Amino acid sequence: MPHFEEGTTLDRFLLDTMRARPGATGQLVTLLKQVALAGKLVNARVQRAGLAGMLGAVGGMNIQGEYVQKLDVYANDTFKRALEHAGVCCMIVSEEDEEQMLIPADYEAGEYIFSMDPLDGSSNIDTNASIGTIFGIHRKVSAGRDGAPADVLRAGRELVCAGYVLYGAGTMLVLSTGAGVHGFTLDPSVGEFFLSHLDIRLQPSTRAYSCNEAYSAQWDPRLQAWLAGLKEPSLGWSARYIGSLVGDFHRNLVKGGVFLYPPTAKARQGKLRMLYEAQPLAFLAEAAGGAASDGHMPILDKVPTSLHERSPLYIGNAEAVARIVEVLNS
Ligand code: AHM
Ligand code: MG
Repeated sequence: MPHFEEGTTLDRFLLDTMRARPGATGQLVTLLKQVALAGKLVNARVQRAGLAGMLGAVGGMNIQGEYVQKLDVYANDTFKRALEHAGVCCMIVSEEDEEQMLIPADYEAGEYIFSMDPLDGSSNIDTNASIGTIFGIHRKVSAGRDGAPADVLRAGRELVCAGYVLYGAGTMLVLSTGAGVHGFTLDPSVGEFFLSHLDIRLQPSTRAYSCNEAYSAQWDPRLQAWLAGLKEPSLGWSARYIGSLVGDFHRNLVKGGVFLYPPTAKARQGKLRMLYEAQPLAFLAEAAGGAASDGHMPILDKVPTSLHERSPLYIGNAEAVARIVEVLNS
């Protein structure tokens, strides 16, 4: 990989790294540039979300007479619009849409499939806490112009790229093509993402856990016992939970920690989706030296059988994930 310094623009980083890839057509660079553009557009709306009451209630008209969309609908539309005409995707799948979207006939189709949770953590929009767009990118394997579900119903290890845009106190684009995880921070004064976190490594032994502990009585009793054991003060564990997977994952990626969303009585397969949440973040976790499991096998080895399939998720420090798997299989 070429040598980069902090402050490198996202565009230069993409051009220099992707050009070096064997057989590169340039489509992935274009795709990621469009992701950055959509991320900036969504970010602009997220920044004004608190003003929705003044500028017009969601679902109503603002003072310019424009229809004010819900932010998650806006994010879904914005990413799709940024990608459909760029000649880089042959299918887009979204947590917000029941069915996959194919590229309209008047645009050229490309070789990639983009899967996304357009606005993860959407219950946090009103609280000004971190939310984000999570995405995974597959290369098409099926024949013909259009993508097909079989192109994404594959093991997460076959992802070409995964990442997220985090709309938080600052706005970041974090991505990996398998070789390291890199973070770019948006400088709002110039509207560019700059490399700020080169080769992020998941700290192996940091003691922080992120989960909705209110559900713990519904968990597997072995997991409950593990959690109770962490509370021994001499072990030095802390709890950190925002309730936005993307925000919790990012915190743990940068500072160390483990996130868990086990099955509950209401959600027998957990709540999180394989294609839009578990697989992309597992791809990043492993590329940063961490791990992700469903409690029995690595997330990246699981093959989903439907677009919206859910999975239990244990993700973060390799050591902590391994311990959870051990506990669940004891
Ligand atoms: P969303 O994609 O509809 O926002 O739902 C997923 C979110 C995750 O970001 C988060 O980890 C989880 O739901 C929180 O769920 P809970 O409120 O059950 O703790
Ligand atoms: Mg989500």
